[in-house]
Amino acid sequence: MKNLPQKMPRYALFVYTICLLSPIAIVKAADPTFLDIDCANATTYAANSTYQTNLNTLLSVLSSNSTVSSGFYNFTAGSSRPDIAYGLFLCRGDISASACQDCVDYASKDVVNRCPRSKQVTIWYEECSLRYSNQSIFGNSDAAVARVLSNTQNVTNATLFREVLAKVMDDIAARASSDHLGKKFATGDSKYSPLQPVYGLAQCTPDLSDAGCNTCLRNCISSFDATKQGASVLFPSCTVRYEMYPFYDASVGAAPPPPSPVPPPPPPSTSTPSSPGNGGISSQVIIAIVVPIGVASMLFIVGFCFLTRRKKKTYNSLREDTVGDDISAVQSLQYDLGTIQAATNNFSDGNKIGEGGFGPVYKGLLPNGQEVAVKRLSRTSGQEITILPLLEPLRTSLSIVDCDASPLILSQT
Ligand SMILES: *[C@@H]1O[C@H](CO)[C@@H](O)[C@H](O)[C@H]1NC(C)=O
Ligand SMILES: *[C@@H]1O[C@H](CO)[C@@H](O)[C@H](O)[C@H]1NC(C)=O
Ligand SMILES: *[C@@H]1O[C@H](CO)[C@@H](O)[C@H](O)[C@H]1NC(C)=O
Ligand SMILES: *[C@@H]1O[C@H](CO)[C@@H](O)[C@H](O)[C@H]1NC(C)=O
Ligand SMILES: *[C@@H]1O[C@H](CO)[C@@H](O)[C@H](O)[C@H]1NC(C)=O
Ligand SMILES: *[C@@H]1O[C@H](CO)[C@@H](O)[C@H](O)[C@H]1NC(C)=O
Ligand SMILES: CC(=O)N[C@H]1CO[C@H](CO)[C@@H](O)[C@@H]1O
Repeated sequence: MKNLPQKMPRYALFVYTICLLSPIAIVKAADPTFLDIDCANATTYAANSTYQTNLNTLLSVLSSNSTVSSGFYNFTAGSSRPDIAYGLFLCRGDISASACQDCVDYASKDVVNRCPRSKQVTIWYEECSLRYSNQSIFGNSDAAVARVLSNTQNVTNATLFREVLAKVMDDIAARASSDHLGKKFATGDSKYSPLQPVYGLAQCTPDLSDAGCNTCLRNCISSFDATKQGASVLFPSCTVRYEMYPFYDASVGAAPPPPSPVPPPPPPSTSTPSSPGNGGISSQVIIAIVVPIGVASMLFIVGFCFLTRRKKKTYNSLREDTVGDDISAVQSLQYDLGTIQAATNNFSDGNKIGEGGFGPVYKGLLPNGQEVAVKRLSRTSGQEITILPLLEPLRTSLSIVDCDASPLILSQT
């Protein structure tokens, strides 16, 4: 009776559905990946000061302008000299407008929590950076603050790696500095070994001049420890990053003329955790993949249950048509627990013929000589019993998936 565990598929589908749906909730809640923050703790403002009011205005304007296509916006809040708040945000050049908005919205709240009273702050996330100060910060490539985040894994051939990395960095620094499409952003890669490219990304805030951007990026590049498998250098006005795996959308900041063949994407192996967050796939991509699969699976499950219900209905009407009065006589037959216990030798192991999804199944012989299969639901300690005939015509019906919660009771003379 291998087709008896009929409730199993429904249970499996339920578990499958839960497993499928849960990642959506997790992915939707994903915050921007925090990298670092610079708080000028010596320059602080007082609670309820004019500077705080200006700063609140500044942050809300930045947040409400976070959908600008350039991914960059600067603003000046206040007009009287000591209390003016200057601020800007910059989103990574290859992310979507909605990801940029999410990051800037989050940053404008997160920054004052992480650095409550400072007048001068820069905060970096993988997706964006946000900066404010009581001094004008627009157009100058201030290199006083630098943060370096490194992967702990060493490269195998540092001499060779340094050459390859320099080539990648020279290329992207030159292209980012002279990018006049509203962004100062470039990405590129070069082969470290035949199967292992090195991927680089460089970006300046677009308020810098070409020369200012180039200076800023050169400062970044000279701060790299070029013996590690990945690193980021964060300046207030520019950032540079390299990894041994593709961590950016190559369709945005790539070099236009030489169409290099698609690099074999090496897996960001478990032994090489990337230093600045886990890079890789953005939450938009995950949602774009997971949501359609989830919806398709839901439709499949609903359709499956619908079809099997219909199948069961068909079976029921068929049964009434063909077997007629015999069935209605048997349907009214009530088996008390004593009868079933007698029929199955008190659920003896010798009568056990299998294990269903919800409990064991026993072979039984009713007083009228009818052989039946008795399914005992384990959760109700034997009180809830399903009786199934062992006659050939009905055996096929036992494979029907029961989408109802009610136990299926079948019998036949
Ligand atoms: C500035 O303050 C923040 C939070 O109060 C603290 O985490 C950080 O270490 C301080 N930085 C310096 C340089 O003192
Ligand atoms: C910024 O604030 C600091 C500390 O409050 C102050 O010394 C400095 O003069 C201010 N800068 C400007 C341009 O107001
Ligand atoms: C700032 O203003 C709020 C309400 O406007 C008030 O509750 C709070 O006590 C003030 N804080 C200071 C330090 O004045
Ligand atoms: C934005 O920055 C530019 C300099 O790059 C400056 O001229 C302009 O006034 C700034 N805009 C605001 C609203 O502060
Ligand atoms: C990387 O190399 C340095 C010296 O070159 C060594 O001190 C360090 O332990 C190495 N790190 C790893 C993870 O192998
Ligand atoms: C490292 O790379 C250089 C340049 O390709 C090569 O000359 C050298 O033999 C390599 N070293 C090792 C240990 O593989
Ligand atoms: C360019 C742009 O979208 N500017 C908007 C920035 O936010 C302020 C305040 O919300 C708006 O008034 C601007 O139009």
